[in-house]
Amino acid sequence: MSEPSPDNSAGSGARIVDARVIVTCPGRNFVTVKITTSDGVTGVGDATLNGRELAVASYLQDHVCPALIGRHADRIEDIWQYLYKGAYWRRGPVTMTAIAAVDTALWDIKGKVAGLPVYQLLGGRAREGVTVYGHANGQDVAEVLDEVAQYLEHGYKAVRVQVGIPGLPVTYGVSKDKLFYEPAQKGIAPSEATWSTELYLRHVPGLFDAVRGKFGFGFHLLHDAHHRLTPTEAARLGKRLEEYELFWLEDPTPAESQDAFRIIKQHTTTPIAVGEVFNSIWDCQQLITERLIDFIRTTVVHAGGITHLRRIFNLAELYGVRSGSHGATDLSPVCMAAALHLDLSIPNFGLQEYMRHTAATDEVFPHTYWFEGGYLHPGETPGLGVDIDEKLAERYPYQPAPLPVNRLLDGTMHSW
Ligand code: CS2
Ligand code: MG
Repeated sequence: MSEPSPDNSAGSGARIVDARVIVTCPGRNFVTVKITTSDGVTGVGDATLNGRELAVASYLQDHVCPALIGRHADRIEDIWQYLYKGAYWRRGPVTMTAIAAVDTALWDIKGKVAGLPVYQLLGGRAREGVTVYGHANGQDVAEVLDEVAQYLEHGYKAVRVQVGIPGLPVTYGVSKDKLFYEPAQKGIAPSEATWSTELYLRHVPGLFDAVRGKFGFGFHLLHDAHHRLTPTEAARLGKRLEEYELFWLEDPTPAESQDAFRIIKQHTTTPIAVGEVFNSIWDCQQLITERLIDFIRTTVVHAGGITHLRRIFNLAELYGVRSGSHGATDLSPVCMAAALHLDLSIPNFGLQEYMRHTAATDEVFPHTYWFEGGYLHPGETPGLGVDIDEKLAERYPYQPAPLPVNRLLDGTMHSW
């Protein structure tokens, strides 16, 4: 490969001298980009795409990192445009996760050079802390109720509930783990789940009746339908759950067809949240500008980084749509740290998902953010306040772990 031409354009500041991809698996796989400047300042970005980690690692190693060497690290927007427009083959989860990782690392560097936490570069605090939600899940309603009680005792102001469906061996969001959730299973072939919308729609309203009946309405209650309903089924469920005043019903139907959400909105006032699988503003432009959703769940790691996610949230603000970023265990602490700086600074913040990481993961990714009274705080360290312990990361080699696939009871493939 010919040497990339250094960026000879005028520009202040240090140049990028190293850009590395670190793949590690402290219990689950994470991909991280680490960029170093000629001043010796480093920055990190999350590049983890659950089940497709090596695709992003290769995109970065083979096509992105070599082209970064010699570029001015302070030119974040220019590098974003260089990687986006320069790819020709635009958008998509792999490309936008790779761009996100570089973008996040450059914001980390800019904060360190400025001696400020990144939220200060984004306009400063717009709130005292970032309200987060946890996941109460259980095989049956009684188990979920126990979990909800624990989250409320922990001080959470928002709780997502997911329950096993009688007649189905497994279902989304119900796992043996409690504080964290890992759907990808080690091995080459994906595990296979089975699904019945009929059994689900018959059972799940009882869950909300039990939760509100036991704990009342003094906290935000959420649920994730995980892309499994048709728009009409989603409208029916939303209408059925109105009396339980959900904060949001998430991913009610696959969102490739943005105008399908008109059907849901025509029938129910249950707020709708969508976006964790989106990777660009164009994936949600109609959903936002036609107010077909109430919360946009795009994330730093999968939607082009801080630079692009801020654009999405700025568009959303014009239409009264609030943020609700994805924050699952399979997004690394680097993504969580970056998300908190954005969450703290935007005017239309809604809620931040917070699935904790295991102790092994937290050791590999030392970070300053902390949980207190239902809020996360990013801390005051210059940059993002997170790093990767490369020596420790080396001890955990990559392990193939695909996400499950899902079939209806008659064997038809269905969204997982
Ligand atoms: C879920 C995720 O957290 C959520 O809202 O949709 O757990 C999702 O299933 C995983 O991130 C997929 O890797
Ligand atoms: Mg979800």
